[in-house]
Amino acid sequence: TLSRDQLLEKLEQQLKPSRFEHVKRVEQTAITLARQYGVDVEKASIAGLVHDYAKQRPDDDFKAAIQKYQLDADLLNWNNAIWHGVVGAELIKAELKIYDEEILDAVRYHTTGNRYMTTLAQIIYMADYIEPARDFDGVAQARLLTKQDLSLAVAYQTQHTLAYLLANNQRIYPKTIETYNAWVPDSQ
Ligand code: DGI
Ligand code: FE
Ligand code: FE
Ligand code: FE
Repeated sequence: TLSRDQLLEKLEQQLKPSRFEHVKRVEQTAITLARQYGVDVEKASIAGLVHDYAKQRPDDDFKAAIQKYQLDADLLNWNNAIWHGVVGAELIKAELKIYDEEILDAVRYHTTGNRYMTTLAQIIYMADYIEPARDFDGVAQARLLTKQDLSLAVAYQTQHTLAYLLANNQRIYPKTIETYNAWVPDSQ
């Protein structure tokens, strides 16, 4: 298995500098949350570092991986935003030799969330959203909620991301809706 330094070297090769800085901030944010929520700090570090490993790969790499690993063919109708997590996890397994399914699931679900998420997956989902360089309306509230109640924070992000996608005429990936229905408490 690769050391953290070896992992950083691979990531620096794959990512442009701004993305490399982002994954290091996500790692640090995830480590802090792991300590707070009693999650394995090393897993949080690795998952934070690798979550966007595939972000800069050409579309053809994802299409090839969808075939090779026999992933859901509907994925072919989507794009990098969706692929870099769920398909990226397979590239991480093959190329970085990370086999821990909890880490891989945290990567798979970091963009869309999932009906079921371990505490580690919730941490990576939130760390990506609130890392120190993130700046958007609602980020202060997201940071506060993440400290106070992780599952309410997951609901908050999911609701705001869905609203943002709808307002911008973007297609909604089915898993994003699944996450919304599972995590956003209905007020009836
Ligand atoms: O990779 P990052 O930029 O750090 O962040 P991310 O992986 O959380 O999000 C990547 C993009 O994915 C972001 O611009 C929002 C977009 N996204 C999330 N859910 C959906 C989506 N895009 C579409 N079209 N549909 C979705 O359901
Ligand atoms: Fe991402
Ligand atoms: Fe995110
Ligand atoms: Fe990210």
